[in-house]
Amino acid sequence: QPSRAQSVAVLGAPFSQGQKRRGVEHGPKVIRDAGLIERLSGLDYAVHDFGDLTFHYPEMDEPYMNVKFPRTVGAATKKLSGAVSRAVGAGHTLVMLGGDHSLGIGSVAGHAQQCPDLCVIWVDAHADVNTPETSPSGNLHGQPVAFMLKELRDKVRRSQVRNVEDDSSTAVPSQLYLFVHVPTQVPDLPGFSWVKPFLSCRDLVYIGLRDVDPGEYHILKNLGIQYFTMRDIDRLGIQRVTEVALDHVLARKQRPIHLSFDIDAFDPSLAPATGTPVNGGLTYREGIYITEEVHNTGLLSVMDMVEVNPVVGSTRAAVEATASLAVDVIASSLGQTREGAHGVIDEIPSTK
Ligand code: 6HN
Ligand code: MN
Ligand code: MN
Ligand code: MN
Repeated sequence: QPSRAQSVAVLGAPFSQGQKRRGVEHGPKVIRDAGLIERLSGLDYAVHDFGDLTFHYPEMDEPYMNVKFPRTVGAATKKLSGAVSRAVGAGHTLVMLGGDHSLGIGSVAGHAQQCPDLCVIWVDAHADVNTPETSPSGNLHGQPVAFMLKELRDKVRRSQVRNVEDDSSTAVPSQLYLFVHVPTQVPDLPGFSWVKPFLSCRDLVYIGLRDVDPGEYHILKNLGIQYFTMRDIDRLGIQRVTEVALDHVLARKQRPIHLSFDIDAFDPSLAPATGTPVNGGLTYREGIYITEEVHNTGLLSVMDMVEVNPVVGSTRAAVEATASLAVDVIASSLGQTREGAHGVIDEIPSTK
């Protein structure tokens, strides 16, 4: 038997205020209805279903700058972070079912409380790294990564270091440090005082990007964040992309993995029931290959499955296909293989 975590916990987070479309709060239900618990039990785990969190909603939640529902999202993610931290602390490998991707703030923060040296693999059509200032929509599900990154919370960042030693045309000190205020900093948002940035850029990698906003592109490039777009997958193939992505976060040391999987990473033909679909996404085999490789590291500690929205799916079949895909991705992340079970048998049974 390959060594694997003995115990998997499942936690639902029926929450949708990180974006404007209703329905994504039913994600946990449709993913469970697609047979998640049975599938995980079939992989020989002790499965603990922690049920769904209940969130309470502030009566008033006026936008702050352009940002919608800051106090609601702040309170929900705070609650989620506590639950995730307790589950990881109790020794479970945790599967968090969203809900929208703003939940990632709480899920990764709670995980980091227990595992400060974790790394994050963000599989998504989107980079979700807008700041409240760069966000074109004001939706917090497009911003979770920004709240995690230490590099976006420094008030002043040394954005350029010019060495002008050999430049005789300027009468400046040999080292000129240019301190520039970058407009892409994360301000303090009402409801978010509990969030302290905990992740460094080099502990993060993206796979599947194909819809990146201008401010996000600036951040990705400026901070030197490693990411693989769908074009990279076209050029290099999913094997190479996954290898380099895992190497990026694991080469320096083996550490717990947080896999944050947005179902909209898949092509909309496979995952139609989601709020912000983008054409040209992952194939079924590409998505499963990524998660098989994550499992093979033996380091998966927490995974999110987010943005499954049964109200967006045009037909019942479309919703069921999306939910069933979500179950396949989770099962594959936890060791379901395409080459059969690895159970030990002494000999091929004879038919007598
Ligand atoms: N998601 N970049 C867009 C925004 O509103 O910031 C879309 C974000 C989508 C977020 O799918 O988790
Ligand atoms: Mn996302
Ligand atoms: Mn997305
Ligand atoms: Mn966009």
